[in-house]
Amino acid sequence: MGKKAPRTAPAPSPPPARKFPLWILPVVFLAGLGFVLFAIGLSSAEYEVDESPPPMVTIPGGTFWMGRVDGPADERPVHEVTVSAFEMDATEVTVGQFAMFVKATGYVTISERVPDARKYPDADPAYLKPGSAVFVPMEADLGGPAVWWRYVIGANWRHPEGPESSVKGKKNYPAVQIAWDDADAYAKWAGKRLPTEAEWEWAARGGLDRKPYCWGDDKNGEDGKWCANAYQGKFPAEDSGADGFIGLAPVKSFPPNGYGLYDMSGNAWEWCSDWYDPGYYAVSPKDNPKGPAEGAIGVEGERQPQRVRRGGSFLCDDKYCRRYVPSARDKNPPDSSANHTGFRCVKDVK
Ligand SMILES: [Ca+2]
Repeated sequence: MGKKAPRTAPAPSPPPARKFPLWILPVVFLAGLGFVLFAIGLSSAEYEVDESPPPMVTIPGGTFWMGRVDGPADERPVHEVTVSAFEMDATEVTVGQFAMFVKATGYVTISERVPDARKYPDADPAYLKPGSAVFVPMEADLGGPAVWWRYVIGANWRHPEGPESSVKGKKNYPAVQIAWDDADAYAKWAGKRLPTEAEWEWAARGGLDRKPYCWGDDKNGEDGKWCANAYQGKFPAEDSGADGFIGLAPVKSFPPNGYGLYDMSGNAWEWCSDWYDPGYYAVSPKDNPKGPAEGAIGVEGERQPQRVRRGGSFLCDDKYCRRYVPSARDKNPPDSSANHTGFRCVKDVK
């Protein structure tokens, strides 16, 4: 006998044909499209756009003593300077306001671009990727190099402390990780310009004459309250936040100075239009000085000429960086950025 043929399952009868309503196809398509657009919307909602530019206040013209008698060498000699009236942003440019600039122009900031290897011949190729300087708290010798700064790939104005950080919900915080070139581009788009160093210091003093602070003589203000967002605790290991803020604060968190300007002391460094030269005060003209024609080379080992920045930041500590005072000068190359540096703009009075 031959092998018994294996049993085979009976063929299933075909299911009854369904009538598929054709009208469902466009509905499914539109639902899918909606989902895709929603997903795109979610990914771009990493920041909020503020269509209102910073309010501006009029700074009167006048003559003042620029610099500080007992300050570092680059703040001397104290010299008389006359500044014409101008208008100034009352606050640092915020995340939301900078986002409006990016939305309108498609501008890509320096820290979002691949670094030019020719500018950094000694750099590890692994770090020649878009990124920026980020402060990292640590125990460190204040007399040594500033090892608390790290180049973090993926850090930029949308991710100030690195790719895992965000500015979501922070549209009223100062925009940081802004290079001078970025600030200058924003200013031109806004029909404004960056302040000269002299304008900045005149404005920061708020009508007070030769006072150590933007608000007068006493560090914490006459009523004992903190008047600026700086650093308390043990720098650079632990910020106690005694002034109410560890890290950046929303703009207008502290009282304005005599001209109605907020955060001219602390919070975020602010770029000025001037090139930096530590000896400029000895040769500065009296009327509306605009800084040297070019930046000094080799200052503190920096190969590039540098632009002035002013005002100090949330990282200013009395024992290390007491530069949240109106006379204090600082500088950085124009293509550099960090998570404590932003800007505000000015424009001429019509
Ligand atoms: Ca603080």
